[in-house]
Amino acid sequence: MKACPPRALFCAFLFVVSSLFAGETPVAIKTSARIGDGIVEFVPAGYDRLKTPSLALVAEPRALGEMPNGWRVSPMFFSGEKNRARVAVGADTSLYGTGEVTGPLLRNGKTVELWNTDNFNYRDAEGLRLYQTHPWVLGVRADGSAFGLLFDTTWRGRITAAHHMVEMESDGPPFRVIVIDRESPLAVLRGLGELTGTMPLPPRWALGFQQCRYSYFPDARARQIADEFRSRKIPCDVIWFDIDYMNGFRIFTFNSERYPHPDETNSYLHAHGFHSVWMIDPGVKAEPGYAVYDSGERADVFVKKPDGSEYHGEVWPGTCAFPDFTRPETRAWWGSLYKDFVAKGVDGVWNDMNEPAVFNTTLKSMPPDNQHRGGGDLPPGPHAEYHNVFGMLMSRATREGILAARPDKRPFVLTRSTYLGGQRYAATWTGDNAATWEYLCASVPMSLTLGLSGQPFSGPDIGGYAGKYNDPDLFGHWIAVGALLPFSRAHAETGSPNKEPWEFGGQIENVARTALDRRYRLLPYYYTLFHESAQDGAPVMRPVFFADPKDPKLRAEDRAFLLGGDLLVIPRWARDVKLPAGTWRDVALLDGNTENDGYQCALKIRPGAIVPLGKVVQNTTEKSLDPLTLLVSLDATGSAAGALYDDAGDGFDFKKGDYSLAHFTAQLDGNRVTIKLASREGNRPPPAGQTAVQLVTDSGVLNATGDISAGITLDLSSPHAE
Ligand code: MIG
Repeated sequence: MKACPPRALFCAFLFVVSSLFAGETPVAIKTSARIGDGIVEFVPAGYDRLKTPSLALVAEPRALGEMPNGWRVSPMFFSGEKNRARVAVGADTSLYGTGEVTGPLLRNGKTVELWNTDNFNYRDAEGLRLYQTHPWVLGVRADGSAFGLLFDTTWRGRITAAHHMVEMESDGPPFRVIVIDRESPLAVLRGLGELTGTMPLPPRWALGFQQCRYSYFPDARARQIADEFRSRKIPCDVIWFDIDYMNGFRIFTFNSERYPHPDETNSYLHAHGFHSVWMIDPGVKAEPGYAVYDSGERADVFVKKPDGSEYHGEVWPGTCAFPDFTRPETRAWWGSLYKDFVAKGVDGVWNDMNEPAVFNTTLKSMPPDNQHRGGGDLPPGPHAEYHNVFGMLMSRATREGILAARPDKRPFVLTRSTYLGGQRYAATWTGDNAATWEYLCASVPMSLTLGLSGQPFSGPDIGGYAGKYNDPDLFGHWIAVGALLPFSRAHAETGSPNKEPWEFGGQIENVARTALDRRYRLLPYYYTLFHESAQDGAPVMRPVFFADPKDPKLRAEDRAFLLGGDLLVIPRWARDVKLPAGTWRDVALLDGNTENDGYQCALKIRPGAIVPLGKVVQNTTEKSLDPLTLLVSLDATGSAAGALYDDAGDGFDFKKGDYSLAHFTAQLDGNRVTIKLASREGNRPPPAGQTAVQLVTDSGVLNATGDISAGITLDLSSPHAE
């Protein structure tokens, strides 16, 4: 307590007094230890790892030493009817995180409920609980330094980000709190990456645009959709298959009329430069004679009721049993089901309904007293303990199964439900939104907040999932922003009007093409950002305040956003956005005037940045770095820097050195700017041949081409600015 500032003492006093009124007793801290660089673990008396297993952390923390002197952020623990941890925070601290939430980016004054819920249109509980749980808060102080609070419990709970404190209230046993305190929000997120792991580098095709709809059947319809993209020259990489491909919603089966030859459907897509993603839900139809159910019975994989009998609940296929993903044996069994499935040419898997959603219960999920058997690191426990990690463990088993079946390819899994650390196994989308302006605007802070909670790979259903009316203007604005989000997929519910980009008339079709051309032009930059995130947990999409965490004006900005550190995106509908200081120059990515269509987001480049661009391609199997373009904007000192990561786009050879990480610099000297390859890593040669440079200046864009390894020089005094 040596360096404890008076305000913290005062808050501690208030907590103790208020807890007395609430019938709580303060709980002593049993141990506190430094477990990483700027990371301290606080363990309350009464904490039992076997009752509060950690699923967020990649490894059990190891004490490296004592809590550092002058440590500023410490929880106080209380017990009573509930277990609580409270952390005093300064009044000028901005709070973020808590995962998948509706509402603003800035979370001060907000509460979330940690109980994964199939929440159509976010209507239940006023949207306070959605499909995922992230017991994690990021705090940013006035001086731009930051801290993170990881409440290491899977049990149902609530997090309140109040004005002077953060409180985690748990319905479960005592839990530990891990605090990261570092110099910046980005450094704290890297700490979160150290604790909870990072997203594995996805296959490059998963960064392309993806087209989905609940009701793409029969197979001819899927082929027709794919053909439309190609003939209309609208870039697209993935066609998605929702539950209607299955035989009576039985997972791992194919409807013999709608999809008699799924392997041929996949081959067709592959031949046209597409990949395919197919849905798998957790509910297994409880029907003797159905191979998946029979083998599950034999292997004894299903969740049990308290009396030891198999739990059954109603979902799409009718009465279903649910795999107990806490068991290593169940995960191995589940994984093995993917062998034949991916052998049909399935490229990626979409895990839906894994809160788990159950139709015929008041809680819309399985009863909290159902029993999970655990195994390995996980103790047996009731569903109440494991509910919030059901989706995460399912997506883990899915990823592991696909990887075992196809060890030379990077798995791609999309999951609806997950938990803090779930980025290790799957990307995510924000569930069942609706085709209204409100949901479009909400989609930006939602993905930003997921990024601040460890999950870099997310996005909404572009165009809105629910809604019977097709507003062309809304779709135009939605695709303009959605094309720039980390996960970019259009989706719509069955029974809604068709929502493919060409269904809204010629003008909006052009808007969609332009938006997607921009995404594909940016692919080398996205891939570099995804690589960075896979390395250290940095979010791909970042709040504007990351550009200057000391600037209080930027703290609540959640309409504009950053891609990595170097590009600022301002949706066309966002008025009076708060922008970072310095000359962030406007950039155009495409020739001519196509981007001035009244829909595309404004794009600005950071002063001092070099952003790598490719050429517009129709899908990621085409070569986009031919040529490589470097978009350059000098800072006030006349310099700039940037990087380009590239590899085979799939497989794991990059781990053995088969990649190229090129660092570029630009330097002004007199009237001349020289852009060069400053350094390189990896066994793959950096992009060779002619590189195009576009130097963005206050008076226009200067263009040059040349051999980047020899250096490319532009003369600012010559009058070729455009
Ligand atoms: O109860 O598979 O959020 O994306 O299209 C609905 C059908 C089940 C919910 C998902 C949605 C998907 C739909 N699913």
